[in-house]
Amino acid sequence: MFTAKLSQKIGLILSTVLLAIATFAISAAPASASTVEVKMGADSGLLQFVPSEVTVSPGDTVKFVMNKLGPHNVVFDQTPGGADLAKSLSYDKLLFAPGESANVDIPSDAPTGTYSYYCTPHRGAGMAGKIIVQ
Ligand SMILES: [Cu+2]
Repeated sequence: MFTAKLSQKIGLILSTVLLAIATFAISAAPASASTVEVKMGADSGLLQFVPSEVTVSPGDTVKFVMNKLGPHNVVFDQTPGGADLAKSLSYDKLLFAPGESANVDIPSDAPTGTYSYYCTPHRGAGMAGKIIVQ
């Protein structure tokens, strides 16, 4: 009898402790922002962003990496946040050297929708892409 009651009590304490740990673990883990990479210039030698469309969440970062056939840049022409957001996200300096990169940080309060961008020197060649924020 005594041992049964004792083990019941221990069991209760253990489950309480486990619940507390689990609760802490869940609340301590922030909604982790991730980074998605987009190559500027395809490996195959085409003037493209690869992939040309990525889907991210507010707070994420899109890292544009100079790959081939530069110079390239990233200029947003349309965002659900209008021209001001387009301008603040754009990286209009040209990247020349392979491996150079430009981070586009999607604000944590960014409106969802489609953000379209292009590369200034190669806009005429169709070098453009989209970021879907959802
Ligand atoms: Cu380009």
